[in-house]
Amino acid sequence: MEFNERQVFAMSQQEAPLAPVGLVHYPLWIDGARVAATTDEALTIYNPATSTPIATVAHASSDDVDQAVRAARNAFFGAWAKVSAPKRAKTLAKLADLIRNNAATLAKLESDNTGKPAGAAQGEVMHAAEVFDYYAAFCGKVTGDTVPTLNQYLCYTTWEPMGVVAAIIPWNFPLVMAAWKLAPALAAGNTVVLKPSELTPLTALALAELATEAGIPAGVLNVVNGFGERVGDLLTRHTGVNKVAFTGGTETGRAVMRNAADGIKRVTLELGGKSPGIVFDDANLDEAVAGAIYAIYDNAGQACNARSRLFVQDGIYDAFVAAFSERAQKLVVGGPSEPGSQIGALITAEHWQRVDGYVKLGVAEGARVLFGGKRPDDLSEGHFYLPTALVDVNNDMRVAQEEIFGPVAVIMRFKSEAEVIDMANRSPYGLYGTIWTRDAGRGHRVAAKIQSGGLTINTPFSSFVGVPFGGMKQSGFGRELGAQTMKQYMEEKSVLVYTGEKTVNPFGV
Ligand code: TXE
Repeated sequence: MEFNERQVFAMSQQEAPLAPVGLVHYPLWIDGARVAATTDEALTIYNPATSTPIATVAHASSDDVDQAVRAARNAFFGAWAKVSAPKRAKTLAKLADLIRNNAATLAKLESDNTGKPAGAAQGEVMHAAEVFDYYAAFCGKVTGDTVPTLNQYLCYTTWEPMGVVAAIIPWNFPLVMAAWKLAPALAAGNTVVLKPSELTPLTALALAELATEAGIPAGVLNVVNGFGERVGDLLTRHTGVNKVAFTGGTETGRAVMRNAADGIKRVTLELGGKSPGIVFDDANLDEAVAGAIYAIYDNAGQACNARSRLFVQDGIYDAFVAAFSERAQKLVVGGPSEPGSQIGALITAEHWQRVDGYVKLGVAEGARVLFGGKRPDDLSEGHFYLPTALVDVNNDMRVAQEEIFGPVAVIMRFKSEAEVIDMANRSPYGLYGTIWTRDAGRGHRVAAKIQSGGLTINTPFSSFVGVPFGGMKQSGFGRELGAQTMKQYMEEKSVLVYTGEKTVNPFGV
């Protein structure tokens, strides 16, 4: 299937008479079909690079959420349970192919909806396809054990899907986050109700249509749009949901955990971060500068694993800061259509204000803006913010401790290995970290002592299919992208079979 905006538009005009004229309207996706919401409410979706509305989506009501969960439950016990594991694998691999075949359309939807550069969106679409391929290979491959511990008993374990998964995802990498959750959840045999961010629902809806084309039965994947406080809240409380897989802010993660507690739902949380980038004196300066720039400014800093706290050792500090400043200011900031754009827009005007507020707070706390700290002079539209660095920062300042989630690096100086380990670990978060050194022993030694779910040494890249990704401390728990991720969507069952000849009659009655 090829998406064609005109087709969707024609369909939507019939289904959503209240949608503002000229805007594409997207309904919900429930039980394998486009479904109008039971309310007339619609959310307007904007292009952050131009601040203009580009679409509307139906806002799910409590009844709609109910209907989606019911559809997912029916499919879990019905159509999806009947699909053999090899067939499930083929279906997910087909979905990966369809994602690739529709890459241009998906990437355009994604960059229009997030304001990110076209090339970045294209790369993310290909990564999403790869994630489906990777987990397709796990269908039917999660096997149990036989446990030879008891005489006269055959004991074995099996792994079963959990049931209905509520996948709640954020706006920074919409399609990728959907793939990280859907692929293992579906490969394990679960069904899903996906709630995209209210800001970026477009690729999730497109993905649901492609899933149907790939042969995934009706009800296996449902998409409900809406605000987190309403639709997300309903999903995390819903008695028909067995597991909540969440990516978002740490504060929201707490609310999700509290809601899930009532039903003892399984929960995995991928939350915020304030990850360190540590540059030792012996680092390759050129590589460390290039890598550190990418690690903080990619996706305009709106990444949970952004290495936003840079710790630079005394001996290399001046040279590093000079080169970092010179080279970061060469980054091309601009909208998806801007040729060569590397840094896109921030997601909303409110978020722009939040990021700018942090920079002002840093200055009030005693930091100095080394570069950036404002909107680019040549971009009057859209929510663009220049790559920014703050120096004269100490590790206790709020800008060094709180997640800014924008293109803002804070740079601090350190003397010794022990000191920087302590500084890096003084954070409520523990998601990622990067170490720049040519001393292999030091690299591994420091990696072992940093309290985070992942570390990279001499590379900014941190998310690869097959490599577990997730946090320690208040960055959450659970791992995505890895082989073990499958088990986070499954339950282990033990079966004990008595094989003895003598009757088992412990009461002797
Ligand atoms: O995220 P939210 P927001 C961090 C980042 C950012 C801050 C706030 O620091 O500035 O969080 O961003 C849904 N029950 N991250 O407000 O609210 C919501 O609709 C259930 C880091 O946009 O956490 C969306 O689908 N769900 C992060 C999803 O949660 C609820 C990525 C994430 O939104 C809900 C995003 C509720 N009560 C932000 N309230 C990362 N780890 O990459 C909201 N939601």
